Amino acid sequence: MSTMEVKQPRQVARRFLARPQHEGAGAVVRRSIGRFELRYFDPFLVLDEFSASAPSGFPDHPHRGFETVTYMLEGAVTHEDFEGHRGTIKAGDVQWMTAGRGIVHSEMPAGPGTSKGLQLWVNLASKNKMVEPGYQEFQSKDIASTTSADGDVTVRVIAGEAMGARSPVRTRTPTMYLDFTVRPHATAPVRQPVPASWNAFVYVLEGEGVFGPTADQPAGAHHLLLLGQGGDGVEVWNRSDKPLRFVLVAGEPIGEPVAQLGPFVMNTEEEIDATVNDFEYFINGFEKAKHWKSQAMIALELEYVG
Ligand code: FJE
Ligand code: FE
Repeated sequence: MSTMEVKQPRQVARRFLARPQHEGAGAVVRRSIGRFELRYFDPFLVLDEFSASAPSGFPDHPHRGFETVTYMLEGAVTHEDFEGHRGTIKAGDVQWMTAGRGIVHSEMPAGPGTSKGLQLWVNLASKNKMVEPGYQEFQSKDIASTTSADGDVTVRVIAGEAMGARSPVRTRTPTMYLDFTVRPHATAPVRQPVPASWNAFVYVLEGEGVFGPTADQPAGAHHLLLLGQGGDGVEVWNRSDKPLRFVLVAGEPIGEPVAQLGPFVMNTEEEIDATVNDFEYFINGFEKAKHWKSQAMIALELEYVG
């Protein structure tokens, strides 16, 4: 258990149900952050709970100015980028990708069945937007996990630290990302410290939980709960008769202006115009996009031609 105590839990400030929408090529996402009503929750740009099966997915597309964090829940996703980086992440694995000055890649479901997961876009401060792109990839077995002494709570630590377990991920924007599973009828709440100045949210994956100190309505799957300021942590109850699984994510706000055009996120419109130009003319980080196409895209085209 953490030695830090939670004396004043945060309240739930806003609550959203993420409904399915189409994205990419035939894929479905439940977008909670990044939708019209919630453009940005500093430093978080997008939270998608995605679901796709072959041949649908997210074929060749660019990114600049932020990081994508893909956390697999079921099935697998194969990614390929224009530098020749290629790999498959499976249930429980994490890919923390720094797009920085530029990545062009494809992300496609692999194998039979449906692939599901969460993709979070974490903004970068202006000083980090044009860093070299890079990856941190961890298999499920290498992700720190710990269970409370009474067996009620298990946490997998994607980023940051919880219940004495620590993630090896280096986050350029200070971020906490925890995957909690809580037993039915748990006798005590989960109490997790979160730095007071950070923005924090919960996204429910399965079951039902009460998040906050009051007798709130329980929140179920696909709900995003934004936690208010003015507390030193989060308190969660599972009083239901099913397991509760949710992620708790928090980050230090960057506090800079955001100019966004789809997968390009900069600080000003001028920087966005420059980025569109860089991508169109294959310069300033997009050189390798000129002669590159993913294997997934080539296979799709062959299928189309018949
Ligand atoms: C993207 C449309 C997209 N959510 N969740 C436009 F679909 C995407 C995109 C994704 C994505 C990929 C995975 Cl593996 C999971 C996702 C959106 O690739 F980046 C833009 N700009
Ligand atoms: Fe992508």
